[in-house]
Amino acid sequence: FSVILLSFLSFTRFSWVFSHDPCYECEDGWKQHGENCYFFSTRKSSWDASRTVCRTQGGDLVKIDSSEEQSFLRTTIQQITGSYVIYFWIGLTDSAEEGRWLWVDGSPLNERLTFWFFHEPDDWTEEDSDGEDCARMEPMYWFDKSCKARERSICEKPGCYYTFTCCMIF
Ligand SMILES: [Ca+2]
Ligand SMILES: [Ca+2]
Ligand SMILES: [Ca+2]
Repeated sequence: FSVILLSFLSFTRFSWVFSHDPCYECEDGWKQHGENCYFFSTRKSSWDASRTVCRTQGGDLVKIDSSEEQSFLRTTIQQITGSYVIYFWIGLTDSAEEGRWLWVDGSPLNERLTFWFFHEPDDWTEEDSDGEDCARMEPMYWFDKSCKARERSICEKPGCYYTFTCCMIF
C-alpha cells in the first residue's frame, strides 16, 4: 500500500511541478511568469535611472526572450494600467553603436524576434539631437526614444527557487 501511495504522491508532485512551476516565487509587488519575476514601475525616470533602480533590486530592465514573454508583458500592462497606449522602458539600447541594438545582458537583438512599430526604430532627432537610443514598449509594439525621456519601466529578475516548501513536501 505504501508503495502505491508513494507512487501516487510522486506522480501528483511531478504533474503539479510541470504544469504550475510552483517552485518559483516572487516578492510582494512582483509578478511571476515562468521562472522569472517582473516589477512594473509606474514612476517615470530616464532609461539609465530606471535601470539603476532595477539593478538595486537584484534585477535589470526586462529582456524579452520570446513572443510569449512579450504577450505576458503586454497583457499585464493592460491589466494593471487599464490602458492600451502607455509606455514602459525595456532593457534594449543602441547607445554604444547606432543601429546595433543590444539587451542589457550584452546579447544582440534577435532580428527575428522584434516588435518594432512600423518605421521604428527611426532615431528621430527632433526632440533630442543625440537621437533615440533606448527602447520602450507601448505595450503592443516597441519604439526607440531619447534615453533622457522619463518613462515607466519594467524590471526582471529570476524567481526564488523553493526546494523545501514546494518540492520536498509534495
Ligand atoms: Ca526575459
Ligand atoms: Ca539610435
Ligand atoms: Ca522613434
